[in-house]
Parts: sequence; structure tokens; C-alpha cells
Amino acid sequence: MKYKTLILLSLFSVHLAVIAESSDTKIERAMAAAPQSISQHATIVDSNGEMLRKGKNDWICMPDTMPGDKAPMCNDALWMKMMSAVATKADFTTTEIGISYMLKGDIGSGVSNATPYHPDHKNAEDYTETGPHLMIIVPKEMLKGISRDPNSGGPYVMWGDTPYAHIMVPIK
Ligand SMILES: [Cu+2]
Repeated sequence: MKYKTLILLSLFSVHLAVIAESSDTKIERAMAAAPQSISQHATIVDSNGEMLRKGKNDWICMPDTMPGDKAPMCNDALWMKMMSAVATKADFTTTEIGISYMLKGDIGSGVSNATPYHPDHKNAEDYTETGPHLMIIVPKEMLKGISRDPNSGGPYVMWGDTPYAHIMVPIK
């Protein structure tokens, strides 16, 4: 009887190992979002907020943008502030510039270009996914003159009519 329980338990843990990513895998993916000079000393935080590795600079790299989407990003403090405003639907304004690296892009895990809150963003008319890019938060008045069209072939404004507007800068 004991023996059977053991076999069941070990089958179960094999199964868990397959579905749960190791923190090494997550750290590696998170670090790939930015140049080594940034990510090697960055703090790595999982998408549920759990700290995976304490860093030595002011950057925070995450293995996912939204839990499980596998679109890693490395954010400065202003980007982290904006991300939590997005998550809590809080207001957000800035007089400063914020930078996020997404050198792995977000192909396969895009968003509606109009809003982070589209109820069915994968099927949104303006569903947008982008290869390697930078994301830049600027004071709102500085967005003037930048394309709102994700297919313009150059930098464009995402979430432009929300407090979370930022410039997407494709780099490949
Ligand atoms: Cu992005």
C-alpha cells in the first residue's frame, strides 16, 4: 500500500515539474529582455510579484508581462509604477521619462492598441503585437506628432487615450 502511494506521489511530482517552470528558466527569460549590461544586475520579479533574484541596480526584469504570456520585460521605476497603475486601474501622470526593454518582443501575446482593458484583446480590431522593442513613457504633451498607427513602420503611441500612453519603438 505504501509503495503504491509513493508511485502515485512521484508520478504527480513529475507532472508538476512539467507544468511549472523552474525559477532558473524564468530568470533566464526575464534577463533576455534587456542588454546584459542592465539585466545581469537587475532584480528579477515573477509576474505574481514574487522576487526571484535580488539585484544591484534599479532595473526590474520579469519573465512575463501578464502572468504566463512569456513576453519578458525589463523596467525602470517609472514603468513599474505605471504597470501597477494599469493593474489597479489607478490614475497615472508623469513629468518624467520611463523606459522599458522588450528585446524579445511580444509576438503571440499582444494587446489592443487602444486600451489595456479590452475584454477580448486577442480578437480586438486593433490587436497589436510587436517584435523587439523599447517602450517609453513620456509626459503626455510629448506624444504630439507621433503616429497612433501600430503599422506605421516606426514608433507609435500605444494606449494613447488612456493615462497609460507610451511610445512603442520597434528596433528590428
Ligand atoms: Cu512591449
